[in-house]
Amino acid sequence: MKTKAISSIFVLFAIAAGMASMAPDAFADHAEVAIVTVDESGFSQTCAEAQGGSGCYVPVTATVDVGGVVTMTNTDPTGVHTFTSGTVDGFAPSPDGVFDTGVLMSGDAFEWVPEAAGEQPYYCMLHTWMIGTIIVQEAAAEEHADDHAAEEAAAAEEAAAAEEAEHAAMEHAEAEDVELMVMISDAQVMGGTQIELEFNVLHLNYDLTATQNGEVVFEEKGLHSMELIATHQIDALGSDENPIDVEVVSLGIGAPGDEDSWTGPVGQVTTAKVVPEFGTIAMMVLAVAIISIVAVTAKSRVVPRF
Ligand SMILES: [Cu+2]
Repeated sequence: MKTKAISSIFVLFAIAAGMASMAPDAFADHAEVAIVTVDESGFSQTCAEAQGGSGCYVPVTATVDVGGVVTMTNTDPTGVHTFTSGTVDGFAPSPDGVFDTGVLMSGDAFEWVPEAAGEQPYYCMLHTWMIGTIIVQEAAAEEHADDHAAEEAAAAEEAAAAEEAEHAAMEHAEAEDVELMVMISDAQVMGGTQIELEFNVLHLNYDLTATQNGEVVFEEKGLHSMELIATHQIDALGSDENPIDVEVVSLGIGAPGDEDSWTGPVGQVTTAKVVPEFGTIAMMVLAVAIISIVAVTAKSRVVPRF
């Protein structure tokens, strides 16, 4: 635990130092800000302020000038995250379309140049307990004292804004109508396969079926997950020739047994092929593939498969 905390501080320092060395002297204090993700924030909610933590993004409240650059980096070596502008009400995310990093693999970064002053909330669409705020303030007057520097800054800003707009155009269309996402990952445990499901909502009711060679090797109906993560042990091992096909069918969101009050998409299916050679890294790629397919097809309610 201690070593983890220290290593994240080092990462922070490294990023801060890197940013500082790039900043022209004429820039005011908040021309640039770097926000990172807390280690293992996707697996545990202990970082969340609501749970008494100090926030799952660092800093959890960041300040930047209008026209400044916010660099959002997923520094969590254990998972994928997003920085998605908007709010989360209970379990229901409401993206506001101002920015969306899309799914960031560990080490990936995204830049956002705010155009208007105000408070901009954001969250992780994969882990809705991860929330943060960016305070955008009018640029300090001293920034404009040096004309040359201001010109340079304006040019850099324009380039960054153009790049950002390009990103935004690509990512918003995909991410907006997402209501339910299920990530499937797997590990070889005790001669079998452990399937981990990661949801973006709490209290999902679902059916889980796994087949191998056309034979059902695992089938449980009416499962309920109180948490965002559920694990299931399957008594079979996948291989290249005989992969295990895992299928998750949503029955609705709500308390178990109280089906009349369940909400959310029903029948939305996420599937994954499990072969044991998939290590942790391949598993993440798999997860990203699932997310992007779900995101793209969410509007038309097409069943995502691959
Ligand atoms: Cu996350």
